[in-house]
Amino acid sequence: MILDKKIIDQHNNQLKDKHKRAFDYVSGDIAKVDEILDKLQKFQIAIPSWALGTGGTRFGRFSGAGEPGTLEQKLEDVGLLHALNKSSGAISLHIPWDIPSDAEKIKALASSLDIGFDAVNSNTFQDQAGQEHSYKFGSLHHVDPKVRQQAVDHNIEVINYGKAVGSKALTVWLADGSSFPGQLNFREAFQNTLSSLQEIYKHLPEDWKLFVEYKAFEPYFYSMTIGDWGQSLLLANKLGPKAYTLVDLGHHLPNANIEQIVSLLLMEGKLGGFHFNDSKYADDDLTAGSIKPYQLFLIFNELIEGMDVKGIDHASGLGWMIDASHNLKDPLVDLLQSVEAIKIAYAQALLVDRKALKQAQQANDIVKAQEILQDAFRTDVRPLVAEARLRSGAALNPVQLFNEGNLRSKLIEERGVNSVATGL
Ligand code: LRH
Ligand code: MN
Ligand code: MN
Repeated sequence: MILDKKIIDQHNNQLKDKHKRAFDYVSGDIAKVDEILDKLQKFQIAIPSWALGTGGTRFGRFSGAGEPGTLEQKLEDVGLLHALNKSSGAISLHIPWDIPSDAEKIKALASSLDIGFDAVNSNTFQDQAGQEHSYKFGSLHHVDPKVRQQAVDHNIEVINYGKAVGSKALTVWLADGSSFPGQLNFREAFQNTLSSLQEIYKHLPEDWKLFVEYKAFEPYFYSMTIGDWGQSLLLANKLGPKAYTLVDLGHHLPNANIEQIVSLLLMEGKLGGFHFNDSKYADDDLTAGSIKPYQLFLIFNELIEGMDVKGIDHASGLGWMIDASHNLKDPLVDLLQSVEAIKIAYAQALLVDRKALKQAQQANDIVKAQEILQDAFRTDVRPLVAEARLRSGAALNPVQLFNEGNLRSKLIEERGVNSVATGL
């Protein structure tokens, strides 16, 4: 580990007086501040293995240096993030990019870094070397049963890799769709997808979940076979109690009311989890909270409202994950910023005066309702999130410490300039 606990302590020592002033100022007006801090400390957000390297667009990719070239190095990167913020305690593997060939060794390394394994992801959107059938025209929805079977078998293989490392969920995101009217019979494509997923579901261990991720468009531009939450929920309902809908914030048509989708999925007990990111136009995969922080806050507001007294923590069973692509910034710094933004939105939503909001809603007092929400949203909760980190033994300012501690240079020293991560 390139980051010593002593360096974190030194960093915290330098910032502690300024932090204390800010924390005392904001916490003075908050009832039950310890309860909020406890929730913030418990809240963990998984890191996808494919976001640790530089992403690209279809026009090009500008690699960073010192990227993790092996699964072990990917785990080390997540371990580094977790040491910095104590909120990134899990990694999500994507097969075949991250095959754990020696699962016991990988598990031991993960536990030495205090990280677990979140959902495993299958990949039927790319053809792999030596693969018998092509996914050019889809996978689980394909017109040819042999292609469907190959994709089903891959998902079963992914479950097995997940079992070996201790994952408890499989996320299926399909690139299946069509780009031209007439290319597909929608109903047959849907039925094929359902029966393929039913096959996969049969192989799901008792204590596992199946997350069905939807996406409105791309890579196909006329229809996607699991294109929205309605299609995903339909599949999840037909599959059974272990199947859930997964919401990726970037996978909607512009201006979709994602917080409303979240509230209804939660009501139906079918919200499986999140892929957090942000976007201006489409599936931009930008840093969470960088474009629409109010939307992120409103989503957390619905989550807290729906889960009510239960409160949100990992034990509630939702899968929280980032799914972003880092084309310009250092991926590790970008991930620290995303985790921070998510925790800020969560902290703000915890401040909403729910009783007063309910009363305002009952009285059709729109002005009051807006005041209540925006009062919480406009509170500077950064000292609360920092205090939660401090109490967990992490850094008061992870991004600052990453930069001042020259952590990327240390990684480059270890791995070289040309090490490239597998992923998108
Ligand atoms: C698709 C997607 C999906 C993941 C990832 C690799 O847009 O966001 O959630 O599998 O790309
Ligand atoms: Mn996603
Ligand atoms: Mn996406």
